[in-house]
Amino acid sequence: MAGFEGGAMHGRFITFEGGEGTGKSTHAAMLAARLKSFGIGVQLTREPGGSLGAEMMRYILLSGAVRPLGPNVEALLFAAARDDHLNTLIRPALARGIWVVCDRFADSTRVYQGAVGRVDQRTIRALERIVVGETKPDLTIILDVPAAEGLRRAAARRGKGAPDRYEGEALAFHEKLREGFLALATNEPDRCVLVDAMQPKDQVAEQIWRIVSKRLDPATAPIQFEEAAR
Ligand code: Z5A
Repeated sequence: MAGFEGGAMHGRFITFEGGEGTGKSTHAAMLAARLKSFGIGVQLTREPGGSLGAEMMRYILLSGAVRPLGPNVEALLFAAARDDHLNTLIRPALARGIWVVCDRFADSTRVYQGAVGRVDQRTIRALERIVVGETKPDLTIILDVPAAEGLRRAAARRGKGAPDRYEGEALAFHEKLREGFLALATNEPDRCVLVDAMQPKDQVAEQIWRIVSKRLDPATAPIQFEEAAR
């Protein structure tokens, strides 16, 4: 993806990935706030969802209504939601020079539907090629905690609310997810950085900031006062 050096303005695309309760939402929001404090225009978003159409699909997916139709159909619906999200929010923002910080993206399909759900890798790759195309993340932060700790944190945050379609899965499912994300970090070191999220929140946030500073050099980003004020 083009940066600022080529003349054409293009924002950076950062995604957060990892299992349940690893701190993705917390750290995506903390990073977005820190970038904004430097005057950088930032769009904080999430998947599934982030756009009107995709949020409708999120509701259906997380309700568990699609589960009986099998992982292929779930993968297609996640891809459909991503297509709407990319076309209506992510690509327009990047084209305006806005940095996009996204809580989950295509790696979640690779791991949840692919590695764990056993959707054929050719299907996963084809969907990614069609939907994501060239809009690949510049940087993916993978947050890692033992599956049991992630589930504990997610349950504590949820309180008395009912678990969603994935939170209700057994510990073994979440352990496989963790393995899937660890494998991703090993296989794509140029894009993915693994962060030990067992450290206290502030330390995790500092480590993420160091990674972003080193890899994407926010100091060179054009200041967008209007966007940063949002
Ligand atoms: N899914 C899929 O299958 N395929 C796809 O392509 C996509 C998604 C895109 C979306 O659920 C589900 O969709 C997801 C995968 C599937 N599976 N599930 N479940 P979601 O968006 O509702 O939930 P989530 O993405 O799994 O995130 P989460 O459970 O909300 O957790 P989180 O964002 O990683 O964590 P958090 O909310 O930031 O933190 C959890 C709690 O821990 C909270 O109280 C924090 O204050 C606390 N916390 C955070 N960091 C720390 C540290 N360092 N120490 C102690 N406590 C901490």
